[in-house]
Amino acid sequence: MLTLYHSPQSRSTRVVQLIHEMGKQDQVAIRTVGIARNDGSGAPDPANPHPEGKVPLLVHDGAQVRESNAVMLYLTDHFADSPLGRPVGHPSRGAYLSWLAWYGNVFEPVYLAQVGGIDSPVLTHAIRDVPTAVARLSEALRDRDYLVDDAFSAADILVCSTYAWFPKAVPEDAAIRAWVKRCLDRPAMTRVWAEDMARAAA
Ligand SMILES: N[C@@H](CCC(=O)N[C@@H](CS)C(=O)NCC(=O)O)C(=O)O
Repeated sequence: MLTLYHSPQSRSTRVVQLIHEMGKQDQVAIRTVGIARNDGSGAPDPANPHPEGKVPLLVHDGAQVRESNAVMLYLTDHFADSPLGRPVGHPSRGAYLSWLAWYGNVFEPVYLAQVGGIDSPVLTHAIRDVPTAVARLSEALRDRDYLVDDAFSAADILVCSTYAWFPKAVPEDAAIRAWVKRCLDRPAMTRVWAEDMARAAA
């Protein structure tokens, strides 16, 4: 039994998108919970077993998986018949893991540092900065439509989610702009986004 703890319009939305892209809605129960939001609204939900009250949280037969990239990797490994992941032994497994980890270790942190106005040589040395991350993305997308193998994967959903939330942050880069559009125009992505907006408004 797989259960995803989800809060509308949050980092768990991208996991719901992945589940829809994989066509596994009937195999993952989605439990909607409240969270404490940045704007001061909401509160940790006692129904959410995440140790920090966050989402996403995936629970599989009682075992917890937290952090978006780990949750997405877990799901694509679990549903290995889905083309959204790259299973162990696949020639692009390394590239797939690298993009998932890069998102959590570099991409989101450099944007958070920028938005938070944090400018420290220690941080820059460890994770670089937004222009460096954008250059990496642009280079990766220069001659391919998606991040791994030129075929849509969970890595695209995860990395692109930053730009889904903050369209104004999409860089003036033709390859990145075309990729963002390609990712966000997908029927499952638009459907889940619309459902989530409705859930949040309810
Ligand atoms: N690094 C975590 C971040 C999870 C996270 O911060 N989720 C937010 C929702 S966007 C949350 O649950 N916040 C509630 C809180 O901070 O208490 C991931 O990617 O899964």
